[in-house]
Amino acid sequence: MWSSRSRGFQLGLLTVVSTLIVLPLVIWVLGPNMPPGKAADAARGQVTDNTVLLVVMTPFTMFILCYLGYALVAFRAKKGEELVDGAPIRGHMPSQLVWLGATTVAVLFLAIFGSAELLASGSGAGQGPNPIVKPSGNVLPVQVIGQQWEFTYRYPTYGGVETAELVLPVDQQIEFHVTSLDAIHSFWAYQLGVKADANPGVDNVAFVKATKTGTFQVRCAELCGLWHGYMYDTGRVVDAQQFQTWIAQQRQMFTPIQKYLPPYSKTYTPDPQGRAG
Ligand SMILES: [Cu+2]
Repeated sequence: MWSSRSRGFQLGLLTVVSTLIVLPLVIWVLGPNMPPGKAADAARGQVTDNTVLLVVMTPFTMFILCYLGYALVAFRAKKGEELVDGAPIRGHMPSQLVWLGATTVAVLFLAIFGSAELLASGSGAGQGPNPIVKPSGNVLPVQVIGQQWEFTYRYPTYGGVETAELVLPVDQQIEFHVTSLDAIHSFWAYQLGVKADANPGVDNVAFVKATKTGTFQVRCAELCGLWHGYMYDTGRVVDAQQFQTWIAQQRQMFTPIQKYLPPYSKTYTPDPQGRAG
């Protein structure tokens, strides 16, 4: 019969060994394949954050799995043996201290790490009208307007042209200005790692730099009414030259209707009569 002390030692050893085996797989195999991928700087940051969360979780998960496996094997009653309870763990100071210590360290580390990450990049989320962190250098502002049930986009540096498609130049720092004309929506550009609330009367700023050309999915991530589920489209990241060609075409195409649009503004107040809404 094992003493509870040697059982604790065996369980600890199992946890440490299995953690050492699983940890490299988490860091080098599972981690790099975590969502949302590596198509933008914000997305890459989220892959790193997700990997760190997994790494912190790993020893705890391994402990729970080892405990389950150990209990199934070690505490199984033999045939004909009387079923008796083991020694109670309640009041067992060493295991209480280890558990309290380990979970406290994990939670404090995550709180500090999370705050540092937010301060460093905003992590692709909308930071409100006055972002705490602004990227340096030249930014391209792009406005995202949510309304039931589609997103449209305005480019203030290109005459405030409004488009139905979101096209971004690659390797260019983008400054999204996300707002809404009616209900609350949320602009979620999955592969870019951007998810920013679109609220009426609010200019919500989110930064991102797409680092790969290709397409990305845009979805509304806030239940906004009957056709919320259909509020999606596909954006494109293109090279600088293609972007210039595209935006010139858009400006030409939209010239005849441009006069019906309100001038570019950080937020819009829809006309109750519906004229400017
Ligand atoms: Cu919506």
